[in-house]
Amino acid sequence: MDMDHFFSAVEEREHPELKGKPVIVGAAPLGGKGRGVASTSNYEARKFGVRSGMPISRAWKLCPQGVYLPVNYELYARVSNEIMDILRKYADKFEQWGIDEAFLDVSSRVRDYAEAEALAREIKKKIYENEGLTCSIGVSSNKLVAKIASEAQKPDGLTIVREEAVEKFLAPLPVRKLLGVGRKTGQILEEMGIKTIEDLAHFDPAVLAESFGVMGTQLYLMAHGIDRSEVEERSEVKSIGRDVTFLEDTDDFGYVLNVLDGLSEEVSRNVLDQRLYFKTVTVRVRYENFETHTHGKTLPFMTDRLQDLKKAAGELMQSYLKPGRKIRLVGVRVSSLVSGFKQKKLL
Ligand code: TTP
Ligand code: MG
Repeated sequence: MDMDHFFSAVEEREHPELKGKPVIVGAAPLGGKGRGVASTSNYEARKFGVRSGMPISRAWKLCPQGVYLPVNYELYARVSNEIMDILRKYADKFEQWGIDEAFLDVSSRVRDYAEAEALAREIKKKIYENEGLTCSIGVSSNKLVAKIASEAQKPDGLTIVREEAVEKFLAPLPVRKLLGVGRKTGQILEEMGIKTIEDLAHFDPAVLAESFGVMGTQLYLMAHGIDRSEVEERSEVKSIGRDVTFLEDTDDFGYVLNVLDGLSEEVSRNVLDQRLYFKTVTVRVRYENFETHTHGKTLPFMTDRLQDLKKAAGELMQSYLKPGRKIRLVGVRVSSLVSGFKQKKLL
């Protein structure tokens, strides 16, 4: 489940007079001179080319007639919590993913895809009735495909991808739809003549492994819609974390550390987005036999810096990198969080 244009949708709900107008939530535009970025925008503004993460000065050039609003994190976090409470009740296992997305494992609640579709409709209806907001849902047999399906028919979408239809569904999509394919990997793949997921699925996996190491094999498996990561409950509430299950267990520790750095970057973006500071860093590792360890440390200072996070996570991970012990999953988490806003108000 992924909420539609979340921040701006909440603003529209709070200010009905905005309906139908292009709305951009982010840094102040200051008549085109503003610094900072657009956090998101509604679909009317997207018609002008405005995108999340774009410099606000550029958004202003594309859409000077838009309504520009500052980011009200406290409000969106409150709405997000209400939505997550609704969703949790529908799932055997539940995993929040960022502020406006969640994975629901409903294996024991439905017998087939028809029942899964009915359940998804019920969830969309419930969120709309309780919150006045629309969301998009993807239904499939694993997290990778469900997430891509949730984006396929936004806004207010519902996309069902049955197991036998997975490869056909993925085939025409650009490779960057796959988790972990950023701009850099996307560019290298394009130079190899790989644009769509179908191109990737038909590529020689040996050549991919040669060019990308373990990640090449991951890419190949993902292109075939294979993902074996589990929907995982997050018990800690006051923390932000990310983890990844490798498609093949690995003892390529350089690769593991690279992935860990990537996860730290994602966590850091989340921390900065929410104007938070953290003091505790925890890493998690699961070996091929499912033995799972977590190891944390508390820094002597509050920080929001990516380099502090990467350094602590890398150090904590060292003791788990043992020759001959293949790793299935790694994760990083920050906790002991405080809000930069609140601290300022208190002073
Ligand atoms: P997304 O779900 O990526 O985007 P969205 O909900 O605005 O739009 P869509 O309908 O395509 O799902 O992100 C959720 C919220 O996170 C978004 O409303 C604002 C915030 N966000 C940022 O602050 N910066 C970013 O770069 C992105 C991508 C999102
Ligand atoms: Mg969204």
